[in-house]
Amino acid sequence: MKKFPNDFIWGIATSSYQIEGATAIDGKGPSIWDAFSRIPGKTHNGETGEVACDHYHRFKEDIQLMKNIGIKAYRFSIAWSRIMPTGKETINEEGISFYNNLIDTLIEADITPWVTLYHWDLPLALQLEDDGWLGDSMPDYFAAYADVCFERFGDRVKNWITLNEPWVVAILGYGQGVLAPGRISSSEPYLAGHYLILAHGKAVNIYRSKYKHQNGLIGITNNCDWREPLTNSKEDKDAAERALEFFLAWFADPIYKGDYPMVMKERLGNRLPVFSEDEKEMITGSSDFFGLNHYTTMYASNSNGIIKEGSVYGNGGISKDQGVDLSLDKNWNLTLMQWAVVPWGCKKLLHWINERYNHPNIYITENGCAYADEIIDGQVNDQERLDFYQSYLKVCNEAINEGVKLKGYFAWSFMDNFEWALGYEKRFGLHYVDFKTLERLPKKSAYWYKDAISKNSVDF
Ligand code: GBH
Repeated sequence: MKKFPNDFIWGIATSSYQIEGATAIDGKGPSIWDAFSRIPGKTHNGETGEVACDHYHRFKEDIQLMKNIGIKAYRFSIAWSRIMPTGKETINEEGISFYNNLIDTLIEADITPWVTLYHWDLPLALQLEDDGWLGDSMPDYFAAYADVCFERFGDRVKNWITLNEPWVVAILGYGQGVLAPGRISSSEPYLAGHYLILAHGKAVNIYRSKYKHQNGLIGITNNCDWREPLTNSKEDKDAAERALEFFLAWFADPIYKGDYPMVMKERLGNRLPVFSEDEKEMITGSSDFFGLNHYTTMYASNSNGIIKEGSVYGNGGISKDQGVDLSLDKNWNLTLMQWAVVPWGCKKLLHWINERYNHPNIYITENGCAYADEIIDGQVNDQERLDFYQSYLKVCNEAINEGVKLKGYFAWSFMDNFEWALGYEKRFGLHYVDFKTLERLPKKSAYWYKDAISKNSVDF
């Protein structure tokens, strides 16, 4: 039986807009997701996060469920517009109270809060008045909001994540337009990405200078799927490497090495903004740990602009910038998202990060899968999800034994929730949510996770 290190952190994750509901009460201002999800055609069946899991009113029950399965750490995000309804200046004390109660209840339950400051629900006013992540004052607004959070919650919160998945914000929000704010462009993603990196850097700067005495850790969570060369040819190997650089190194290189990868500069020309020397200094080394969200793997091959039959263009126009074709192996099992289940891709990615970024402490801050779960005879027998977690955690364990400093793992997600543009149909939870009654029910995978946590192993 392969054990995990004694201090391995077993966690579970959610995000504010996906679970809280209560979008317009107790002083909360609207976010870009409130607006986007109401535009006809933008989400599955026109669904919104207006009620979601109603976690805002049921957080005590949810924390009890977490306690029941022995969770050690809970990663959630703060809705910026609950704290600052227009994104700046005015503070909403009722919003502060909600998160104070949540944090206190977690600590009473012996669950460590891991707090993400931004998981995509930008205050709408910042979008309308300041052009969202395309506006050059965004880094300052974000840092000012982060400052309020550190000041109010930092006595109890010791693990901070500035941004969740800037790649998704930039590419899916400003490139493909499938997520809020729904813009479609071939240059805006790189500008948005630039301000996201600077926003992260400024927030970290404030935390480290003003809140040193709080003695916490702060980092960023990036997402990356593995890219495996389709063939052994040099062209395909280079293509896979290029794809990873455009995916993960886009954000991680500036933060660990001070600048964008050369290949992005070469291929994007003046669509890629330039960091000043002061900015480089500010962002270099601005993450205490490497937060990674990982879901799947695809083959990458060199593209000459010809669309091959069977290619998957899941990441939109950016394939063109990269000169990469993506495809799936027909033998791979797919989840309900059509994402391939390829645990070895996760292990290769962990090693890639370990080598490129000089052996950082890594936390997998999300990993999980959607399946068409159903309650039958009062139970949800989600064997596929259980197998998914077991297989991914197994390779995590191997990677640790091979020297990767993987310190913790957060399952996505604690419960079924609002899967953004895909609405409520795609269930990622370890707990089933009946969206009519809002009742929660632990799935078989939740009981399995409980066992894994208590045995500190997945090999049983
Ligand atoms: C996460 O993002 C989010 O943080 C979370 O809110 C969400 O609920 C969860 O995933 C489940 O979706 O585009 O062709 O490269 C996931 C980021 C980016 C992972 C796209 C899978 C798909 C293949 N995803 N990627 S491709």
